[in-house]
Amino acid sequence: MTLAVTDQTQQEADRYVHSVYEAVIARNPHEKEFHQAVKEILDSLVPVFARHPRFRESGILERIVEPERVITFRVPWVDDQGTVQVNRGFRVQFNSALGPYKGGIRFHPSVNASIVKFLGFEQIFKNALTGQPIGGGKGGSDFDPKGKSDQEIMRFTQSFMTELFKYIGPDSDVPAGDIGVGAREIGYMFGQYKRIRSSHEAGVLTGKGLGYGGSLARKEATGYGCVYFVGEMLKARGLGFEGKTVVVSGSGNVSIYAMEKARELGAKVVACSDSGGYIYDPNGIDVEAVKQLKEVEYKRISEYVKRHPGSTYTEGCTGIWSIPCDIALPCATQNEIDADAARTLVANGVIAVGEGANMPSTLEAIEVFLEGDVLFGPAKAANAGGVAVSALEMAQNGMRLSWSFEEVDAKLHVIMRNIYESSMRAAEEHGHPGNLLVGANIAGFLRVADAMLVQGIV
Ligand code: NDP
Ligand code: 2IT
Repeated sequence: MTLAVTDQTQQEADRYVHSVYEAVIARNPHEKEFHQAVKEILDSLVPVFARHPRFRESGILERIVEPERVITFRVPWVDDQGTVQVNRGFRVQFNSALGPYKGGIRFHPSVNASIVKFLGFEQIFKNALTGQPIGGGKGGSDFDPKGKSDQEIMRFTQSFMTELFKYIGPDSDVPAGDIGVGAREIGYMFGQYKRIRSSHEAGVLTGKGLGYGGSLARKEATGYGCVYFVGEMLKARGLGFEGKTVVVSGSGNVSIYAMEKARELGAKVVACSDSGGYIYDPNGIDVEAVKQLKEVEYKRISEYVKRHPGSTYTEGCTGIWSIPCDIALPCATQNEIDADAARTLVANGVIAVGEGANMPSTLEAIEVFLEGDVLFGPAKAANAGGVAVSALEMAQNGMRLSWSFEEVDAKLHVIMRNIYESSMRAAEEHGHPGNLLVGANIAGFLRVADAMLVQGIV
């Protein structure tokens, strides 16, 4: 059902939402990624504020854009040469209306307050969309894992947790992985937390190894979930992955398992990348070889072409979007698709874009996709499978049992379908039929806002 609103109410809502956005910019100057994430969501919420004055009366918007807590800390460690190094650690505990703060930890030199706040803000709505009882948070450090020895990674990660442990716990804040943080780093973090706390609290971190409380299918969940979500978008147009050409950026956790599932469903994945450049393999990317390179050997993607005659390597990341494809899955990092890249994809006939990474398309690129009638799966819906299975990992830890791969994968599939359907429904009800960006933002927001409304002004 679409609720009617007058033009005047709509304009008033627009002015109000815009004034909150202006206040965010004034209060958080120079944080351009955070501004971008806030703008994307707030623009979608105008129809909500035009219809539901109660949210405005209780200051939901003013409260939701302000993190409940931002923690910044020093992370000193000693490198292999005996030199003292100092990095900066962050944890943003953004919103706990739905459950304990939940969200990954990123180790990358670009990490700063703006990056963790954009990620934490997105996480609130993504986690709400999963239907699981988890609030939104994010953390990380400007530590660069590239070129570091395993011992250095361990010493840094232990030092990071020696401070972070004060602020987390199975019922308060539950970190996981993100860029630069995979099974190895989660293992070191868990070991240090356990040592300091003298307590085996499995539910304090997710993405753990299978031997000590990890969930089957967590490693695969973000990539598989993204493909399931795009599958729902395609199905609505009577299409599927079978026979489609797919380009997937990145070659990390999300990318690898998106490629694996797309291939399993009959698509041909012809390209992937890392921060150095991209590979093109007209025979279809050998995903097992990428796993070996990235998960086992920690090598560059350029090595792939030495082992695969007929494939090519090109320096630089953005060129990957000039490869003609039916489906594009950006799975590397924020703002990796700008308006030019989006225009190239559209000109080459792309049918669907599924955002495996967080905020991989600029606001201008999203405009290009929507105007070009491309099926667009926004990040907070399309990549929610990872955190959804993290919540399932927490549930299994709480019950001290483990579900089979098939059980978790089936639950993931249902969750992704529900996210698709609830986003489509919210878009339709608020006057933007078929727009999954607006729909996901509204559906996620309404779940959090309803919970905030009944919990008082906190
Ligand atoms: P990984 O560290 O496993 O892989 C990241 C990949 O992206 C690598 O190939 C990396 O290349 C590339 N990359 C990273 N930074 C840049 C950059 N600045 N420019 C170009 N390429 C870059 O991370 P994940 O796969 O876990 O994360 C990928 C994206 O998915 C991120 O946006 C993350 O926030 C998001 N995400 C992750 C989830 C998860 O469960 N892990 C869940 C939901 C979203 P290189 O190795 O050269 O740095
Ligand atoms: O961006 C994300 O959703 C993640 N990095 C996963 C978070 C989690 O807690 O599993």
